[in-house]
Amino acid sequence: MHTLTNLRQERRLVTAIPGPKSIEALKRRSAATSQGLGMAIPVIIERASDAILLDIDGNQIIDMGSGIGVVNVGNSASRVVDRVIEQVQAFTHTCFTVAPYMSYIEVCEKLNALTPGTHAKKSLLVNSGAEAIENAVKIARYYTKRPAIVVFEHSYHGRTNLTMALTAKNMPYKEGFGPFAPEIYRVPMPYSFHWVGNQATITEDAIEMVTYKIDKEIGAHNVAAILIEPIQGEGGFIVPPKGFMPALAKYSADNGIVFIADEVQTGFARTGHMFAVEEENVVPDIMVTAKAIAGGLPLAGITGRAEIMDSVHVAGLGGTFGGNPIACAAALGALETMEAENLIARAQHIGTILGDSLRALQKKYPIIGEVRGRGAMQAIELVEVGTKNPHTAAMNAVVKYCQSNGVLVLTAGTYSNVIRFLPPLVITDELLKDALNILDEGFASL
Ligand code: PLZ
Repeated sequence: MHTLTNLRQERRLVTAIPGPKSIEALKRRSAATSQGLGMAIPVIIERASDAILLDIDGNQIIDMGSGIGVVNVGNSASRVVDRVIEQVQAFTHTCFTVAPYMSYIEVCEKLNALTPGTHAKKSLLVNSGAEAIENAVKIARYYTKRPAIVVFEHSYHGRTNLTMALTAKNMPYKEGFGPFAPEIYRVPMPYSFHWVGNQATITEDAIEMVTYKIDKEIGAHNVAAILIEPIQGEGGFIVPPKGFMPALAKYSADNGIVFIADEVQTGFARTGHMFAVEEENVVPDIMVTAKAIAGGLPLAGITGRAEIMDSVHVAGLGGTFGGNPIACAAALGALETMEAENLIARAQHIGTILGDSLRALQKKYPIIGEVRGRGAMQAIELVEVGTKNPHTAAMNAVVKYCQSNGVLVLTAGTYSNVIRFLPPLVITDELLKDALNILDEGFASL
């Protein structure tokens, strides 16, 4: 049914970036859209397929960001497109809480089956990662009848009022947008690259600090939930040291606290597991998913223990568009693609190429202070040589070089000095290596 011819998976530059048509169109962007919106690459996109973006000047750009970890199955993946076309012709909307339909139920069945843990689970669908986090917090508070939410340094959970409060970094996410929601408590994150204490005991020391703060400053009996990203995304792909996540999960269970994993960026095969918590066999009480769930359509999920998810009174949860039928059809297509194309194994394969190449670059360019991440979610942190001082200017220069040469890479990090790589999991080895060569040239050009 899907009749569009796919773009050839190759980088091709026919103008400078941005080209003349994009420059003209971007004037209209400035005139019509709020300047509060950022822009990673100054081009206007006309089409995309798999890991290639085509701009209106005819340039083909390698996508190393997946629209921030969304198109894991590739842009306009055929199974997503086919199911969306079929659904949009059948019906566009009823509102699940007005008149239900099967695709919403099927997506929830899949989430309940795919997320870790053999206990009974139930799910709820909403529109965005932030809305899903809001709902997870609502449900955890309802279930526990406790107010406090514990979050971590360097965390990112969204841009709504509650999720801004949960997010760590002030600029650009929170500056001027307060006052923020109360009863949010931030605790230390074991960010090993910047940890001032003993690396050998980082897990034990961090757990000690976190549980001290909870026990002495909040009172564990006041805590509804501990909320954490299994690998911090916007914070700079910070991977917690081994043992940290399991210890947090255990502390939560021991204290009647709902343990919530924010898998919005790490989810759906990205890290070489279906979900990143699987690395250490952690079973969260609630898992929040979004981004890659529906191959590019807006959808997010909250999946949790049945007794927690069912504690809320009837009609206490909902929303007009949550679990829209077109987004649910796309999700079924995306989940089918992950399985059919074995994208978990693909993410591991990409991880080997990425990790090896980035570590080789680190040897060549000591400005790369650390390479970290897992699977197809890896990053490099740039520092002034011989120190751990952030080198934001170098990050900007390398990113600009990559863009000018047709490779879209994204940045991250509390210190604005991290380049992150989140390619679609269907990217070919050739395209990935081409992108990494351009990155190498970018460092050479500094
Ligand atoms: N939790 C872990 O990564 C979204 C933010 C982009 P929404 N990250 C990309 C930007 O600059 O706004 C994210 C995340 C984690 C929650 C969210 C929020 O998801 O779908 O953007 O609301």
